Amino acid sequence: MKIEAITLREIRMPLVHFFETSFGRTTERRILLVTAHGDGIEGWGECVAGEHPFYSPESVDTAWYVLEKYLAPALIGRKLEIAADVRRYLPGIRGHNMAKGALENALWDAEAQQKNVPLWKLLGGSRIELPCGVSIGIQDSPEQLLDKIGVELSAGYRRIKLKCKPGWDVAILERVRARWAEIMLSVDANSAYSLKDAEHLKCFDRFNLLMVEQPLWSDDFFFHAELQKQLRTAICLDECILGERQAQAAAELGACRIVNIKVGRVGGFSEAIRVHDVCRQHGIPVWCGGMLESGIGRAHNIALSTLANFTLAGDVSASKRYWKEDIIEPEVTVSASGFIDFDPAKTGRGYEIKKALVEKLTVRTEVVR
Ligand code: SMG
Ligand code: MG
Repeated sequence: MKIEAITLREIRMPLVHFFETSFGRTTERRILLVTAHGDGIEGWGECVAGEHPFYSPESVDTAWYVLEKYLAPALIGRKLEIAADVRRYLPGIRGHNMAKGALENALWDAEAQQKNVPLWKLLGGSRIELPCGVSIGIQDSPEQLLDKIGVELSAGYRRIKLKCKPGWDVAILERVRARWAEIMLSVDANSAYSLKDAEHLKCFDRFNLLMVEQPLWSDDFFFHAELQKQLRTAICLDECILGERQAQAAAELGACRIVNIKVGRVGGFSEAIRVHDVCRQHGIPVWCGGMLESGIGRAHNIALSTLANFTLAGDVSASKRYWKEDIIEPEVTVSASGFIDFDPAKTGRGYEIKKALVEKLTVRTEVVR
């Protein structure tokens, strides 16, 4: 594809229900979308950076800046044989993986359309039965949380993940397990604890959890390895796995037994595939994380989840959990038995973009050419 122009666009989408983690509450998403134009094709990518630099150092505004000033200009006029070549042309910018990922994924999206193949096949996927989990944020009360879990279980979700933090953990898990002793359950701390909390974290072992996600610092492997030795519950790393090298380090240190892959956090599909592969070599199962994406990011997460080592249910849940109306057609839906309704025969990302709706939601646009 010869890249003629790259459009950056920010859309605003209110969430149907607030989403709260140990670092704060989100009620409305600001989402940066990237469109790569060339050869009469439009490839779309979604930047998963948040509104604030809380989950990671990136935010919508830092990603916009890096894309507009550095990444997009470096690609204009370039001819790429395959999307995976993009890194060759990007200037040597440290970090900013989510900005890089949005751009690279737009090119994969374009490549799948151009080759008329499904994106999941282009990525090397093989699994088409995609078990679906759901992430439930911190609520205003334990009762509200129990109600929400009930709703999601009736919807069919196969794994419930609860956000936790000091003060919203053991007592909550007691209530949940008293009601549902057998469900597949995990927790995600988003780095809310330190190694001083090791004794407290050991209490989590009572609840037969599938995993505890990123209990300690967002950049740490060493202390997670210390903690993993003390816990029966598997640690899953999220925030600190920024690429293949970190995944390998975590595996070799014994810092985790499970890895959450988010394509934006690792800087795009090529690196996500490498993380997947290195985890597989170390016998570490992976699953696809979520970043409150709109349909574009969601479609890309589905495609990624078809890779062989994505054996655990991901956080890629139905559009309607987040949005009154998603920006893709059809919306992402989940079957009553908790699998993503996914049509493996569709080419490209497999979901059309509702352009008129995207236009309506847009608050700023910049075309780099
Ligand atoms: O997209 O369903 C989703 C959200 C899943 O819990 C989720 N993501 O650390 O894994 C994680 C969090 C990060 C969200 S930050 C708002
Ligand atoms: Mg997480």
